[in-house]
Formats: sequence, structure tokens, C-alpha cells
Amino acid sequence: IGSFFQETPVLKNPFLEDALLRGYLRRHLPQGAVLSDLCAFGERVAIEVDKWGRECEVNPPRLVHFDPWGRRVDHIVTSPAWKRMKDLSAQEGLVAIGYERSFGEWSRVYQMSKLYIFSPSAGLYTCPLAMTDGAAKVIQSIGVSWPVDEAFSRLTTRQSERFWTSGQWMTERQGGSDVATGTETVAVSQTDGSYKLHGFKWFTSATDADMTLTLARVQDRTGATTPGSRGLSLFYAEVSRDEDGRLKGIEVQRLKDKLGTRQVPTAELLLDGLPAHRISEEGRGVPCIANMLTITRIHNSISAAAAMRRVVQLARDYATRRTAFGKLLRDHPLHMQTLARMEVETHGAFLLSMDVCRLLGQEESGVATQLDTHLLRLLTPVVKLYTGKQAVAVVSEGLESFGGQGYIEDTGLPGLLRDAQVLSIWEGTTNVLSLDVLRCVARTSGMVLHAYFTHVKSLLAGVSSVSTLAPAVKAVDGALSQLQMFVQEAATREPGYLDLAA
Ligand code: MFK
Ligand code: FAD
Repeated sequence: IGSFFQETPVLKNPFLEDALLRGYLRRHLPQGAVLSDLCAFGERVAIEVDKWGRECEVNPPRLVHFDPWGRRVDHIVTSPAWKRMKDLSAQEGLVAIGYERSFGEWSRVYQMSKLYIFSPSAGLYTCPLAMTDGAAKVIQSIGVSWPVDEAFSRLTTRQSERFWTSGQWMTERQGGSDVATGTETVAVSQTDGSYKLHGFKWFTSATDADMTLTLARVQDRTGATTPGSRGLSLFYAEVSRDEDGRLKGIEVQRLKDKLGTRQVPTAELLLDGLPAHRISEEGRGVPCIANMLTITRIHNSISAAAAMRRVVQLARDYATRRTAFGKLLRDHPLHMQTLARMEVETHGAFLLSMDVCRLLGQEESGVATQLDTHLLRLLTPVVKLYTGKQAVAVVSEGLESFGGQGYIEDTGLPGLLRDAQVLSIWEGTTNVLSLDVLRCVARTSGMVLHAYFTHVKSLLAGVSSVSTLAPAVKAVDGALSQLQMFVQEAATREPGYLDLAA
């Protein structure tokens, strides 16, 4: 069979390999501590963590319904690598950094840069981290006090033995986008002021979490509930077991058999008297969980940009090793043009996503202007919907740049594509987010669009050489034309949805 074997693409330190990330940080956050932490973490990702991520994929979670003696246990068995990801996440402060705020308004940029390096090697542990961060944000926004004070300290700790992750149980069978009409779960009040939840949650990811935030309708004395969004309240529940080892008030019906994200246990849950505490005002569940949606949508955008970055990084490395028609791929102009186009998309996605992280950090540190706050509200769904779509296209192109090997399962490359496909579905589909954009345009009487155009103008005013900022300008242009297209489409198809004159 001959002695020739293709060379494997090599994952090098993703921080050192990423000139754009390093340049961005040097401009905005030049503190030595941040750069050296990211450099050390990048080394750890390349040498150690990436292998765990692969292990999470090949050793996916499974559900054990019964113990050997027939007792119901509903135990979700995860791989040792998945558990190591949890410890690592605490130790590296992947959630904590956003709450310690050691770098003031730039803390979110620091945290998200770390997640950006981590994400493609994380075996999708970024999914529970996103929801954990979102839960911490909700608790912080309502005020850290009993019964969620302990939870907050666990969600944001660096001590691995204390660290908790959170779920986000919103979707029910009748509707995931339309939770306002689709939610049937009811909350029955108890004499001590707590509640018991009864219902069925159709998609619950990272179901091995320690706690969750979830929506339900409070029953009045007659057992009646209020329909629609105004009937929904937000609840905090711990996932715990009784002395017989059974989950308290939860039955895991089954784990979903999914196209991708196979590393993550995603379950269907029957809530059968789950003990819970209401943490929003009655009927204010949706606006209260909206804080979680903002955070998880930003995480989603970072993961999308990171998936693009990873495939480009590997494809570039491969181009220096693979020979075709007598020369290395990197010496074929057409191949390099393809890689360059992927690179431009990746630059745009990165810069746009980081800009939203910057705005989030500014808002949380109290230094955001009203314009910044509007911009954050507008750009969060735009960046999520845009990068979610972009990731599928760029990762798909990336696979092709490896030729047939891009299609071979144990190279790890096909998993990147499968996992990219979910980014436009969960946390709000593209069309649902485009309607969210419309809604916030209308509810702010167009102020968010004013903020956007002011921002673009200030960006362009600062461009000394157009070529240096070309990727950012292209991304802004792309987002703007997508936005215009969605606004037009939605206005045509949903004439009654909004008063667009606003
Ligand atoms: C790697 C990263 C991974 C990330 C982890 C992923 C794990 C997977 C987790 C999930 O997929 S969890 C499920 C995610 N589900 C969704 O994203 C649901 C998609 N549907 C929507 O987003 C709908 O727009 C929404 C459910 C929010 C609409 O609900 P309503 O009740 O029909 O909306 P309505 O009546 O317009 O708004 C109710 C209130 O919420 C309003 O406030 P007010 O009552 O004070 O006026 C809105 O302004 C507010 N609101 C809605 N969306 C908001 C928001 N506020 C701020 N930001 C938003 N995005
Ligand atoms: P539907 O709402 O039925 O949407 C179907 C189609 O209709 C979509 O294309 C949508 O864009 C379109 N559509 C809906 N409404 C409109 C409208 N008004 N105008 C135009 N088009 C519209 N959910 C959780 O709560 N917690 C989780 O942990 C979780 N994990 C998940 C993990 C995975 C792997 C997946 C795939 C999903 C997960 N979800 C989770 C569910 C996810 O959030 C929902 O699937 C998603 O929000 C869409 O809801 P749906 O499936 O009910 O689709």
C-alpha cells in the first residue's frame, strides 16, 4: 500500500495563532495579566482540553432509568471528560470572570475571549456555561437574596467543588418559540410560600445541571391560570435526589437522539411536583428570563465565531502540509482565495460579536450611554441570527478544504458542522429573532436604529485606511442588509404584528 500518509492538521495554541484576537485585546485590554492568562489557557486547550472535547463526542451521555433492582433512578451518565470540563470551567473562571469584574467594563470581553478560545475544544460544555452565566445574570438583576443567594455564589465561584451549572427549561411540546401560548406547566402554591411544578419540558439541555430556571403558570385557588405571556412566572428549582436516590419531582422521559450536540445530554422531563421558588413577580416571567436570553445569545454568537475560527485555523495549517498537483495547497491561489473568504467572514463575526460583549460589559459597569444600551438590545439578536447562519456556511466550506478527509468522522471535522447547525435553532430561530428585532425597533420608537446608524457612522469616521477595517465594515454591511431584508419580509408577512410607522 506504499509508505505515503497524509499529514494531520495540527491544533496549535489558539490564542497565539489568532492575530485578530490578540490585536483586538492589545488595543482595548492591554493588561499583561489578561494576555498571559489567555496565552496559558490557549496552551492548555491545545495540549489537554481538546482531547477531552473529543472524548465527550465519542463517549456521549446515556440515561439509566432503573437501578439493577428495578428502582427508578433516572441517572444521566456522562463521560469523565465532561466532568473534567466542569472542574476546569470553575478553575479557569469561565463564568466567574464576568462577575468578578476585575477588569471593569472590559471584564466581559476578557471572559468571552477565554470562551472563544475554549469553545471548539469544549465538547459543547459551553452550552451549560452559557445557561449558567444567564442564570447568574437573572439572579443578579432581581437582587441576590434568599432563596437564590447560595445558588448565585455557586454559579459564579472558581472553586470546582462548589461550582454549579444551571439549566434553562423553557420549551414545551406546544411551542418553543411561542412560549407565551405553548407553556402548560402549572405552579401550585404551598403553605410555606414555595411552589410545586407540574408539566412537561420538551427540550432541556445539559440536564445534569444542579439547578434550573423555568417558566410556569401560577394556579389560583380554583386551579385556574392566566393564559398568554402575562400568565407566566419565573421559577428557580434545584435538581436534587431524595434518600432513595430518586430525582425529587422529576422524571427523565428520555434523552433526545440529535443530529449534533451529542456531547450534551438533552432530555424530555416530566415535572411531577418539582419543588420550586417563584423569583419573578407573578406574570413577569418572560421579561425576567429575557436577561438570560441576552446572555445565552451572546454566548451563542461567540461559539459561532469560534467554530469559524477553528476550521479556518485547521484549514490553513493543512494547506501548509497537503500537496496537490505538485505543490502545497497554500501555493494554489484558488485554494487560498477560498481560505481568505472564510477568514473575512470569521473576522467579521468575531468583531461584531466582541462589540456586543464590549457593550454588555459597559452596561454592567454602569458606564453605558443610553445609545449603548439601545445598541446592545438591537445587536444581540442581530449578531446571534447572523453568526448562527454564517457558522454553518463557513464550517461547511472549511470541511471541503480538507477534501475527502473533511467528511471522515474520526478526524473530528464533521462534528464541527453538526454542532454548527444548532446555532441558528436554539436560543431563538432566525425568523423569531428577526421579529424580536422588529419588536425592539417599535418599542423604542426607532431609537435602536438611530443608535445603530450613529455607531456605524462613528466606526467609519475612525477608519484611516479602509482596508484595515474592511472585515468589520463588511460585517456591519452584512448585518444591516440582513436586518433590512428581515424587516421588509416580516412587515409584509406580518402586517398586523407591529406598527412599523413607529
Ligand atoms: C454555545 C452557546 C449555547 C447556548 C445554550 C443553548 C442551550 C439551549 C437553550 C435553549 O434553547 S433555551 C430556549 C430558548 N428559547 C427561546 O429563545 C424562545 C424564542 N422565543 C422568543 O424569544 C420570543 O420572542 C419570546 C418567548 C421572548 C416572546 O415572548 P412573548 O411573551 O410572546 O413576548 P412579548 O409579549 O413580546 O414580550 C413579553 C415581555 O418580554 C416584554 O416586556 P414588557 O412586558 O415589559 O413590555 C418584552 O419587551 C420582553 N422581552 C421579550 N423578548 C425580550 C424582552 N426583553 C428584552 N430582551 C428580549 N430579547
Ligand atoms: P417552532 O417554534 O415550532 O418553530 C418552527 C419554525 O417556525 C421555525 O423555523 C421558526 O423560525 C418558525 N416560526 C415560529 N414562529 C414564527 C413566527 N412568529 N414567524 C415566523 N416564523 C416562525 N429549549 C429549552 O428551553 N431549553 C433547552 O435546554 C433547550 N435545548 C435544546 C437543545 C437542542 C439540541 C435543540 C435543537 C433545541 C433545544 N431547545 C431547548 C429548544 C429550542 O430552543 C427550540 O427548539 C427553539 O426555540 C424553536 O422552538 P420549536 O422547536 O418549538 O420550533
